[in-house]
Amino acid sequence: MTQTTASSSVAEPPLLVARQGAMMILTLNRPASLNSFTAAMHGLLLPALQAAADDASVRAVIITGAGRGFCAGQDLADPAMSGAGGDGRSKDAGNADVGAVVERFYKPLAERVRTMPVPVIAAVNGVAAGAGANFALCCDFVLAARSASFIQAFSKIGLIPDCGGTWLLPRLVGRARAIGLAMTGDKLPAEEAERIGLIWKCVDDAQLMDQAMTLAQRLAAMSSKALAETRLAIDAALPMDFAGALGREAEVQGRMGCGADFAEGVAAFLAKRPAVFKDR
Ligand code: T3D
Repeated sequence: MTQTTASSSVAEPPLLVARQGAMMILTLNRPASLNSFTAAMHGLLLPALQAAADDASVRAVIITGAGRGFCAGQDLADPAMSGAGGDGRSKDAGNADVGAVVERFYKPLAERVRTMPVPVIAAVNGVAAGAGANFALCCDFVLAARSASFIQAFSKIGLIPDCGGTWLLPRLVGRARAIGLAMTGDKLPAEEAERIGLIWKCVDDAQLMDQAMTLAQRLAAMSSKALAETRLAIDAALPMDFAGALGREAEVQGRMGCGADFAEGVAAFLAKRPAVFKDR
């Protein structure tokens, strides 16, 4: 058996996990290939998000990328991904089980992000392409560096948008732009992404992490339960008629009104002091 020394060949983990107060910061860490997703990265990312969901002391999550990219989507060279079980079926031969890859990795990832009990911020530091772009768009807030861009790269390799793209894009920017972005695969600069409502904000590159942390800190001090239920209510209302949405609001508000956070929020307001929310 060959032993490798720590100094010569210890591989960098494809995901870095850090804690700062109530915030968890996840950094996609394969900068040489623009943090494209490998099976190994997926193997760390979903459990890290699950750990954040399970840990009541985490009240906001930031996801960013190492180096000059955010995430270039699926690593198209990762042999472990050519069949979901790493069975070696070749993409070149046109027989890769891409559906199984999506089922195994991208579906649970998108679902996990969209149902987190705390807000998730994508701090998009560079190009976000393919599933990397849609992974960012799954997050509650997308803050992008001015030099960043978004690319629905799928059509260029003969695929359709995944990781939630077909659902997210028309809801964020309308059908015409969704079709345009998805069919052309054109690069959308961050400023333009903000202008058309695809993302929350575009900020100067040097300000990205400071602004993401400030936003995360602010959200962490709010009622996590109210924020998670707000996300759910807005998503649920999208396919409803007005009466349906009003009905659901009344039902959810009924539950929220019985919660400790509502009692604390009102008590703090009346006492003219900052609220201390604990529910999650
Ligand atoms: O099984 C399945 O496939 C199902 C899942 C599908 C989900 C998807 O995400 S499909 C979409 C996959 N992503 C792409 O098609 C994007 C491919 N990348 C690009 O088009 C370009 O790299 C970018 C437009 C994102 C950035 O361009 P640029 O010029 O800034 O950088 P670059 O030189 O192309 O890339 C830098 C390096 O990263 C380069 O490696 P090298 O030559 O320096 O050794 C490049 O090969 C590598 N890289 C970039 N994207 C990927 C990648 N390597 C593997 N997979 C990638 N997706």
